[in-house]
Amino acid sequence: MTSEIVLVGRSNVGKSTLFRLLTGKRVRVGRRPGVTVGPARAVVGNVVYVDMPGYGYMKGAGKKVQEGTKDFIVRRFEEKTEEILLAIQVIDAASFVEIADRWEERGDIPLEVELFEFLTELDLAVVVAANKMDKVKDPDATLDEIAERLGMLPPWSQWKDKIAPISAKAGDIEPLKEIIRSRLPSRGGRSQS
Ligand SMILES: Nc1nc2c(ncn2[C@@H]2O[C@H](COP(=O)(O)OP(=O)(O)OP(=O)(O)O)[C@@H](O)[C@H]2O)c(=O)[nH]1
Ligand SMILES: [Mg+2]
Repeated sequence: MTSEIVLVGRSNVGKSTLFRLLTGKRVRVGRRPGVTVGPARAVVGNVVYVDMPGYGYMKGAGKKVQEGTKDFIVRRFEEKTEEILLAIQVIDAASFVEIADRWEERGDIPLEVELFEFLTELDLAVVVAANKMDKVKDPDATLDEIAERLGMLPPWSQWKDKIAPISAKAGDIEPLKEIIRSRLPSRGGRSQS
């Protein structure tokens, strides 16, 4: 059975930029939301990395396509739960809190909070890759606010196995790599027994 590490999250948060760094596969990235259409896959060692299309708004796509993509993502996670080694929920740390609060004020559950809860309820190992940290002025305060919105008691530093501050564009992803390493099956473990 293959083990998957799946990148998921809203459009334009930097999933494909991160996917490139993790796999070396040159998928398209772009400034407009909705660049990735179908899931991209790349094999690295014993693991298949999967880059998902954006969850939610996509520029140029109608409501139907957006809802269809959300359904596709939800169903894929439900069907492949057993194969998924790690779900990496990528967020744009620079805009996450503002967007979440806007949804809350409207009386809606923020899309990204809903996605995080969905992944967690599937009993998946989930890590939040707080991307675009290069745009964040006060990292600790921002990460505390993100943790809180996702139901994790601040300070965020208690959750270093769940929250990885990164900047994919700058190539700074060490906290995430450390979490990935801790999840990888030990090399040769299965074949030697
Ligand atoms: N400032 C900054 N920009 C970033 C970072 N990571 C990605 N970006 C930019 O964010 C934009 C979107 O990047 P993508 O990797 O295409 O995002 P995506 O999540 O795959 O988007 P979709 O495929 O549309 O869902 C691009 O302009 C990237 O250069 C980062 O760490 N910091
Ligand atoms: Mg993409």
